[in-house]
Amino acid sequence: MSNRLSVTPNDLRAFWMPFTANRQFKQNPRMFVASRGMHYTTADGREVLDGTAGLWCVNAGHCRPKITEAIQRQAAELDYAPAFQMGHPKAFELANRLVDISPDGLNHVFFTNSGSESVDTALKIALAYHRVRGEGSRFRLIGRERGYHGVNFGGISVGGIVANRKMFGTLLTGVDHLQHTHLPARNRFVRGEPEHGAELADELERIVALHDASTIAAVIVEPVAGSTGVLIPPKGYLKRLREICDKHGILLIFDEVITGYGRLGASFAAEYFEVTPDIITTAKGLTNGVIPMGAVFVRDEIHDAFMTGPEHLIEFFHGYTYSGNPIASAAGLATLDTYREEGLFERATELAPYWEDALHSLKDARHVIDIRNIGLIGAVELEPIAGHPTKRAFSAFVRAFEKGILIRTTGDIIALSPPLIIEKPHIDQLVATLREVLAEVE
Ligand code: PXG
Repeated sequence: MSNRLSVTPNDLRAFWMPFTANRQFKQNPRMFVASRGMHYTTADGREVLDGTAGLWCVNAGHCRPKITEAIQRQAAELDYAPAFQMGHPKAFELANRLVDISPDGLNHVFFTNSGSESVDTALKIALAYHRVRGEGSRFRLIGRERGYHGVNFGGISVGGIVANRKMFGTLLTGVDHLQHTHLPARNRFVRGEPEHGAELADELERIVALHDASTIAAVIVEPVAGSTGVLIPPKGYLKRLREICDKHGILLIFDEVITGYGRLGASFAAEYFEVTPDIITTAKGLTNGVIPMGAVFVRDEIHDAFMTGPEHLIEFFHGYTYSGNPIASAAGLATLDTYREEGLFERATELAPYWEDALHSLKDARHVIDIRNIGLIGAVELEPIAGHPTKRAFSAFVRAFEKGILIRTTGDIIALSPPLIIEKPHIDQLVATLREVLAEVE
């Protein structure tokens, strides 16, 4: 006990915060104590408009009664059931409801607890799938520069965000990366999908030629790259990736942790872009961010390839204590009900043009060098302060919070992804406040 910190109730030292400038935060903490609908309430009683749906997850808005009540009811009725060799009805019901909204052919769901776990699960399914069908030589995984696939070892290996990789040793072996799709010289201030860059998918042919298709298991990409600062796929790029994967027997994985559940106005980006992958990874909006849960959607042929051998044997040696947890399942069901009953995906589609116009009105705002948007996602890229990358955007983030809006920044890019219940006056407020913030920051 002698080395314990002396702790007062509000001592901030013990909690090592994730992806946070801990020392900066603890000198001047930004605390939320309540939330409702489009708003957070801060510890000092201010209302802050949520421009980011928490971290891209609270798609139905905050503290929705149906979801809250479902969680309360479930916690009192069946709190936990073993996830291995036992079941409970709500996990099956949720899987069925998810398959109802998933692209054709992706009719099986593996539950996880986060996006990172969904990604590592998908990579393992891809490797094991080739192995169970006698093509174990397909061990390579192909990601993309600037990709974000969570923070577990599989995800950072295929990911392409340097800061998330460089401290952690050799990562997975047998990984290669496609080039990212950001072409600022050719695509700037583009509304929606950029015209230029579909040919970047052809780089997969180069990688296949180098390693031989017989060694490649899967390609994983975010349909819209989120964390790196919103990179929207050039027109035709995803279709081309699909064609090249098909040609060479390579599985295509879409990481839809942020694009899933209505962010683009469709259930999934696969539907929006009309390109069907073999595996889809999701989390976040699945439970409206309220309870940790992820879901990996798998094509029938992949699932079925595992269903061989003696029936008493486990087919896939993978899973989590909390896969399909009852309370998470109840939250997922209530979330899907809320999306459907309120038509929130359609609402995102209807609002997207207004969102686009509002964002692009910032073209002449101070420091702005690019604006990108799709569905209810937006990015405003700032000119970095020479010699101090990320400083300007971080100042903008802090100033925006002080002025009553929550934004996200990554590098010198401001990313926006509001709850799908956002109203036009909220969009106006976000944009007007951002303009003021940009005028004020160094
Ligand atoms: N894949 C993608 C595409 C993601 O965006 C993950 C996997 C990992 O999910 P978990 O649940 O393990 O965090 C993500 C997460 C941001 C931001 O502001 C993005 C994420 C998480 C936190 C912040 O860009 N994406």
